[in-house]
Amino acid sequence: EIQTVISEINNGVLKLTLNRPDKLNSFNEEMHLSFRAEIERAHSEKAVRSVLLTGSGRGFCAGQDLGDRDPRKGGERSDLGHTIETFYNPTLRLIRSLEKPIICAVNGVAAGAGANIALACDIVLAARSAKFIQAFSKIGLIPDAGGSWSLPRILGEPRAKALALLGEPLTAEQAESWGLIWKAVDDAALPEEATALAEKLATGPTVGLGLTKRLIQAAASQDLDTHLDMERDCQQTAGFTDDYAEGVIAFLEKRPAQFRGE
Ligand code: T3D
Repeated sequence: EIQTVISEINNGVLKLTLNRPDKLNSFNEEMHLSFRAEIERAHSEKAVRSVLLTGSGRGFCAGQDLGDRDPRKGGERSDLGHTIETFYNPTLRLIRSLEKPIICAVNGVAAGAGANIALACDIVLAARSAKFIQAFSKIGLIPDAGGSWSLPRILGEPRAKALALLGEPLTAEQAESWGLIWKAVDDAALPEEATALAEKLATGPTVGLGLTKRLIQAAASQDLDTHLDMERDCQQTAGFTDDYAEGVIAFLEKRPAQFRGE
């Protein structure tokens, strides 16, 4: 039986590899359930201090497996509202609410929900040969997995609309220059760079990093006064962590801090 998501923990990093390479790692039900279970594990396991998401083979993820949506196979038409509610939305919420950094290494094409799952991660590195495709319009759908929310926020309406309405590929370098991702890197360097980044974050002050993520995500939807109150509360929490005490002591002792994630 093949594992649709390969999962391993090394040096505090939960590495998740989407693994249906023959189908460009598109999501069938089994992969949906495994992926969600792994992100839940990232929430609950203390040993996990960062997550690294990537794909096996030449693609990152081509979104929903359309073989499972073949209208010629008969029966009722699929209720996509139901599948979104059951599979994509819970996963998106789990990625955004994870109070640990999640890095995405986009090793090849990221299409449909595959593109938007990548873009929901905190830091996105992409192989220079990778492409991002809002493929939905090609089959009559709307950008899901949070895409119709994140694209206009990140890119503004003009670029978001052109990408979504046309469904044309965006290169990794263009994605970087538009600020849609953190960095395009040489294909051969991607695994090593992404792992190094995930491992570095896994040795960080996990509580503070998680609160930082929470604050930055909240910024777009609240006013400054509300946000300043939230910063106060988060700083209060961070200030009570052992990692903050260690950070200050290490600074004063002129040595690198040894954070334990609590
Ligand atoms: O249904 C719901 O629950 C609602 C939620 C929807 C979310 C969505 O993601 S909708 C969007 C679904 N995705 C797409 O529309 C993308 C479909 N794929 C493509 O357009 C192309 O494959 C790519 C542009 C991504 C890559 O093109 P290329 O030329 O590099 O590769 P290819 O030859 O098209 O694909 C390689 C194989 O993967 C091929 O199989 P074969 O012919 O070798 O047996 C192809 O059929 C398969 N594959 C790629 N994407 C999918 C797929 N099989 C099933 N579903 C896919 N999405």
